[in-house]
Amino acid sequence: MKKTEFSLANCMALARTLWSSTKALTIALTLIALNSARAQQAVLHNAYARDFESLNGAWHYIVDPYENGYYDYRYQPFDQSENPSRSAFFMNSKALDKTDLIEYNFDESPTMNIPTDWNTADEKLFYYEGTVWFKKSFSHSQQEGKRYFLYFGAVNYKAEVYLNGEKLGTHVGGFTPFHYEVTDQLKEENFVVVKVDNKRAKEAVPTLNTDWWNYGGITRDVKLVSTPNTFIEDYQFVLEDMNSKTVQGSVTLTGNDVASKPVSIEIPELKVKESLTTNAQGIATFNFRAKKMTLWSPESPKTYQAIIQSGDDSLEDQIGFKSIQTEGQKIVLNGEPVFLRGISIHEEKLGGGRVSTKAEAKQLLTYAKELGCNYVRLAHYPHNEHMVRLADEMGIMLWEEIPVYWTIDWTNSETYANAEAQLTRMIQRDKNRAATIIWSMANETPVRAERNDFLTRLATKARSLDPTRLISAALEQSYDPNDGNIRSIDDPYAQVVDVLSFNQYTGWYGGTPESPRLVKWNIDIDKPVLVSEFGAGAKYGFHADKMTRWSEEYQAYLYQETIEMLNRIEQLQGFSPWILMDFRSPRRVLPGIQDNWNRKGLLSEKGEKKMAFSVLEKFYQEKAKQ
Ligand code: GCB
Repeated sequence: MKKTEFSLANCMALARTLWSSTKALTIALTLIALNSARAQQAVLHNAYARDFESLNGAWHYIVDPYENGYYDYRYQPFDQSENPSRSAFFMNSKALDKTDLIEYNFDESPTMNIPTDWNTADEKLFYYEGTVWFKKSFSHSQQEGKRYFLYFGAVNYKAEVYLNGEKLGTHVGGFTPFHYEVTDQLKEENFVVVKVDNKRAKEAVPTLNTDWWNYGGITRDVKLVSTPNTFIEDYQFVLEDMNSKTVQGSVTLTGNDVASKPVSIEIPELKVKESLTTNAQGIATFNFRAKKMTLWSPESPKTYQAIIQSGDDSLEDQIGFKSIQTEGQKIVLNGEPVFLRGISIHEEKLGGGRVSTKAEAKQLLTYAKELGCNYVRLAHYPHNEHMVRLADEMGIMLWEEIPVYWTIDWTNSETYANAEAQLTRMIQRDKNRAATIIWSMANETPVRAERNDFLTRLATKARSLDPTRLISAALEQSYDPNDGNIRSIDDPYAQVVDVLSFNQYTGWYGGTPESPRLVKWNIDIDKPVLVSEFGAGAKYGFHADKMTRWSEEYQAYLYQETIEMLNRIEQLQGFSPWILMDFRSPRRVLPGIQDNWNRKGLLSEKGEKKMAFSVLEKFYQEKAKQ
């Protein structure tokens, strides 16, 4: 069955009516589902548009590999005692007089400029995995009628958060935002302490084994966000029909008194102004037509200022409207088939280290643009919000992904809950971004019943949260036992996804750059195919003949041959080669060549272009003309 179908211009009128009422019902149910999910999990949608005080900047830190500031000597967590010892680091204690024994002192400890990852910020922590404590003090003057939230863009991986010595909560998962309401805990002088632990674990998401470095720290912005007492918790705009330019959506209020409240949404440029009233649950739904609307696309990344207002609260956003669907083997954007000229990107900045600023994110997308991309795969976890908003502005379609990578603990229910929570938060954060076209559930996971079940549940969840985008996962190819050159996708999950994606490395992991010539594709699935990875390692500046491993020539040759090979896949609708830039990986130890970098970048970690960059650039230039 086809995915979210908003335009059925070619279908019979009856089918059309039936379909669109089913669709409208699906969206309405989804909005309700999203809203009931909210009852358990507060949302602070579009936190960047809110009033806030930045808590970025210098934070004192203490490296604590034995978690001495967290457990007592009987290994009991201090924070589970009613009267925590002053030895607990979250108490931020100081020796009161010369007889007093306190064996730590945040204010005498070094500082780190948050947001950052500690492996880059402190050279002694280059490969450190474990606990680091962070402390920041701040003054605050409480305004009557306001609520306050301590907001973190992301902390990798586990955060224990304390304000003025009181625990606010524990958050698990390194790439999605979270927050705690602190209205009643704030004083004039405050200290926030965060214990961050990036130790890898079998049951975690991602798990023990990845081909990227596990950067630890408070890697994204920290803010004290303020809102009115009753405020706009969430909203969603969905292009319901691209022909009539009908938009459907909802606004949700949170607070003590949310029923029967006036809400307005306004898009001045389209002369849209809707006056709404919330229902008993604080939800107002809307539906409007905007005939003059220009749809968002990479060629014309048009977004509109939207103003959402209720009582004392008002939020602004830039919203783009687009329709994405599949039609047989095509990916169709705004009713037109589109070839995805992509590249994969890790959230790693020039020189290494996590991207933590908008400028660093922009640098990566600018390289992608230069390559001629209209699409980027954000691998292998949700990237920061700047990246996604910039993609909206710059006209780059996105694949967004959660770190269900390789060998997850498939039968562990907590692992599933963790993966589902990361998926949910990613969708909640980015559901209004026009750029996002694909939610990916996983990367290169082994086919087996428990995994199929795990990933199928994730896809069901993603569809329940957002029926308007496509579902995929980076699968693996299968080899014919009698002829290794005959390739197919033998994975039951192919039936679940909307877009059939797989990684393949013919000519790198096995074979030579000439091996792709022999490959025959035997993919009998009537869905669009997106090759989510291919590539080869090359050390920038190393030149040799094109059959010599690690030379730029080898990589360039492999790109040429691979592109020809992939063009033989009948259903091919795009690819995202691996990868834009060399990135840190402790698995990659070959001296003089890798030196702890995965060298499959088209750019070195310093941004120097390897020869393969121009091979892909040329191909994309040609494709863009077609
Ligand atoms: C893959 C993985 C990616 C690795 C890449 C490689 O298939 O998805 O995370 O970095 O191969 O370089 O081997």
